[in-house]
Amino acid sequence: MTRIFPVALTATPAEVRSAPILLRGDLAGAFRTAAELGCAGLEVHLRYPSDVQAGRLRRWIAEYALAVPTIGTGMAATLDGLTLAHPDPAIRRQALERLRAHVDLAAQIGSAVTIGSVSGRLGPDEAQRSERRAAALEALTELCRYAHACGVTLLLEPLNRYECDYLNTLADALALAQEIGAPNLKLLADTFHMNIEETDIAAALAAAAPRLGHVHLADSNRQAPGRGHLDFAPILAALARSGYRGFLSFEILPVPDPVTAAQQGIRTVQALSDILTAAQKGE
Ligand code: LER
Ligand code: MN
Repeated sequence: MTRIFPVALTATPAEVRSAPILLRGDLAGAFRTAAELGCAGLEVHLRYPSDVQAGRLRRWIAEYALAVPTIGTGMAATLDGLTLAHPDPAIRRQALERLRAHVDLAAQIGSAVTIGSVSGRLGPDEAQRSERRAAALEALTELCRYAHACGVTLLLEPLNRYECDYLNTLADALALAQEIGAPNLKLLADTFHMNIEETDIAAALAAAAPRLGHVHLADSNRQAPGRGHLDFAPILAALARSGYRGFLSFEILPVPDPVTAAQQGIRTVQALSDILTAAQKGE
C-alpha cells in the first residue's frame, strides 16, 4: 500500500448524520472494509467508551491486522455538551470522567485518545477567558497524568474558529502542550482546520513535527483529498521531510459514498507517496 505513511479510515458504531466520519453503524463491517482497501488502521469514534466492548475491538484488530491509532471523542462535546473549558465545574468533571473511560479503553486496545471538540470554548467574556483556559489546562493536566499511568498518548487537536476559540493553530496547541509539559501529550494536525487557520500549512507542520502524533487528512470541503482545492503535495512533502511516519487518517464526509471517498483519498496519498519516494531515490 502507501509506502511512506500508513493510512486509516474513520468509523463509528453510532448512526451519526453530519459528522466527518466515513463508516457509520456497523463497526465489524468497517474493519472489514478498511482491511479490504489495504489500510493499516481504523480510527474509531465513540460517544461512550461502553458503546463497544474492548474484547470485540481486540478481536477485530487481530482478525483484520489493523491498528486503532486513536479513539475520537468529539461526540462527548457535540452530543452531550461535555468540554474541558466549560464554565460549570460539574460539567468539566463529567468531561474528565468520560475521557478517563476513553483512556481505559485505549489502554486495552493500544490506541491514543483524541482531545479535539472536547477542548470546548472559553467564551467571549475577556474577564472569564483566562480563568476558563486555566481550568481547561488543569483538567487536561490531570487527564495527561491519568493517561500516562495507563500508557496512553493524548492527541491535542486545534480546530477552526467556528468550533473552538482558543486552540486554532498548531502553534496554539503546541504552546498549551508545552505549558502542561506531559510527555504523553502530542498534537493532532487536521488539514481541514489548518486550511482555515494556518498561514502556511507545510511550515506549521514542520514546526510542530517533534510533537506531532497523528494527522487527519481532509480536503478544503471536508471531502476526500483530491475532491477539494487543497494542494496535498507540499503537505505530504513537509510531513515526510520532518520525519513524520504516523497515520494519515481520513476524517472526511462519505461523499459520494464511503468506499468511493476512501478509495479517492487512498489514491491521492498513494500518488503523492510515489512521487516522494521517487524523489528520495533521485529518479
Ligand atoms: C472536529 O471538527 C474534528 O476535527 C475532530 O477530530 C475533533 O474531535
Ligand atoms: Mn479532526
